[in-house]
Amino acid sequence: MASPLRLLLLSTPVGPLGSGLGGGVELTLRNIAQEMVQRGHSLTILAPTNSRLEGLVIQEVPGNLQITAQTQGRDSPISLPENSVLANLWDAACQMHHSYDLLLNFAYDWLPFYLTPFFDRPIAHLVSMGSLTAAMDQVIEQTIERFPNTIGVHSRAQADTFSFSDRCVVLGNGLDLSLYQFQPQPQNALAWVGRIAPEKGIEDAIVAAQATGATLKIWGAMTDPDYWQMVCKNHPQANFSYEGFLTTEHLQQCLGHCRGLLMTPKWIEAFGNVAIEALACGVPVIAYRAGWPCRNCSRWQNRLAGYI
Ligand code: HBI
Repeated sequence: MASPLRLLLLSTPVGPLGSGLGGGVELTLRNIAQEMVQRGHSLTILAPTNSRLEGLVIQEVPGNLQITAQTQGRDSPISLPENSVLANLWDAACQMHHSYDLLLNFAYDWLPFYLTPFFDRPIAHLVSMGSLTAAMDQVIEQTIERFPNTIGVHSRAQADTFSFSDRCVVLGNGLDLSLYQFQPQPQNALAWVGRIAPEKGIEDAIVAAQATGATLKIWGAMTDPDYWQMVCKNHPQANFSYEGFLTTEHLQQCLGHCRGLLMTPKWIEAFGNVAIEALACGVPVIAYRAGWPCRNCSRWQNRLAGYI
């Protein structure tokens, strides 16, 4: 192997690693970091205060969390809260980056892309979602033009949401299979795993599961309690339960006992780590072919129910 690299990883600013608020990027960052260490590289992870990741040392950075990009409008201006953890993360990076060979950015935010030309170390950006706002599209494209091959995405479907899709590097995603055990005897329950948020379309999974008479077990970070209350209010007779947010090790034990995983995204899911996590436990995945706008939700729900 060429000489080991010194890597500086900068996390998402929407929540501490391990809280679930960062969604799939938490597992992605953990898997990449662990694999890089196993390959002999050294790394430092900069992440919001209270971040915890199994077996990895994290340098915690204080500050107020960033508003999530998927709650912004297409033409929303760039915003940072007072004492922004995003700004503090990149201020720390500015102070320490000369001791590293490469920076890896996991934040879906304008600032890291805008700052790229001011750093004299290369920055690789892992874009975790499809096109959401004009300002992000513009700054990512500007970065691609000046620094070709530094923008990684998870899937072709995600890349195709951007006008510059042909210049994105499609990386896929992976996981540590040793963390997942195959469960040969499923119980009757169906599973849904993800951030509890409108773009994840939990109501469709509830309707589809109800049509089959199976219980639906729901795991994930409660990132939008109002949305959850609305779902519960709209489906008083449905048989579903919120099982909380679990660590990967605990989640896979529960997920493995389910008959199937339902994936009902209302947006173009960049990858959907939960799909490969379910398959790693031997659990079949029933999913929308694409996300919102699904022309006729009831048609999708019936078709989803038909597969269960
Ligand atoms: N929003 N502003 C912002 N920044 C992020 O890094 C971000 C986000 N929303 C969701 C998110 N990251 C993660 O859940 C990704 O895994 C999608």
